[in-house]
Amino acid sequence: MPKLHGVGLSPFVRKTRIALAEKGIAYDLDPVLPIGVSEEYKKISPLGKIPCYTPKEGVNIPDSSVIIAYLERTQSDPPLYPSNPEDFARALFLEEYGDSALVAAVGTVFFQRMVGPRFMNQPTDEAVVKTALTETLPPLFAWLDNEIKGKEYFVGGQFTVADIALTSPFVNLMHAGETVESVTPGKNTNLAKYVKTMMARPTIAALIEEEKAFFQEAA
Ligand SMILES: N[C@@H](CCC(=O)N[C@@H](CS)C(=O)NCC(=O)O)C(=O)O
Repeated sequence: MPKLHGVGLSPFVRKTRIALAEKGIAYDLDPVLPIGVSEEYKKISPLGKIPCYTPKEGVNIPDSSVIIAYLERTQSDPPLYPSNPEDFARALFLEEYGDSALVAAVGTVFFQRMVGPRFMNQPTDEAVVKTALTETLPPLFAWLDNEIKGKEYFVGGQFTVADIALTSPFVNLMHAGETVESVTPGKNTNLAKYVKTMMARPTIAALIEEEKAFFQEAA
């Protein structure tokens, strides 16, 4: 059985899990925490980050973007990348937008509200949260709102890696008690609707339920 190393609350692990679920690939989740990883784990994930995917004995693939690209090569159905070259490039950029700027901003709020207080005995730094919510996130949302206007999916009329990478951080935002509406009331309504639709997608909704149960147990 393939193994995915990492914990589900990581936006990058969730990204990978959504792709695995969409492709119907069964796997075991090996709960590696991203803090103080062992030297043993660094042998399979040299940067010490989660996720890392072990599809078979002796093959270890770190990095969510690399893993999803690998999955596409080993199981092309359903495709998670557009075939048109320009759409393909667009999907990769949107994946990067999610993985870099969006994860950084949302991750700040998630860490301050959820990880620090619950798991590291650190109080929430409200000033840091405020800056993320009022300064960093609104322009990121505004750009996405314009891009998704009038569309069901971000690229090429199909569900792609772009939708996976852009939806995953919004799940962390939800765990931290915020939504597109709460951060930018009355604005970015296209994005708000899109995020709701994506979160109701069966592969994503199932993971959200699992994560909510985890927080309830940890409370
Ligand atoms: N580019 C990587 C980023 C993975 C990443 O940053 N994961 C975080 C957890 S959300 C991590 O492992 N951080 C630990 C560290 O940076 O030492 C990917 O897409 O998988």
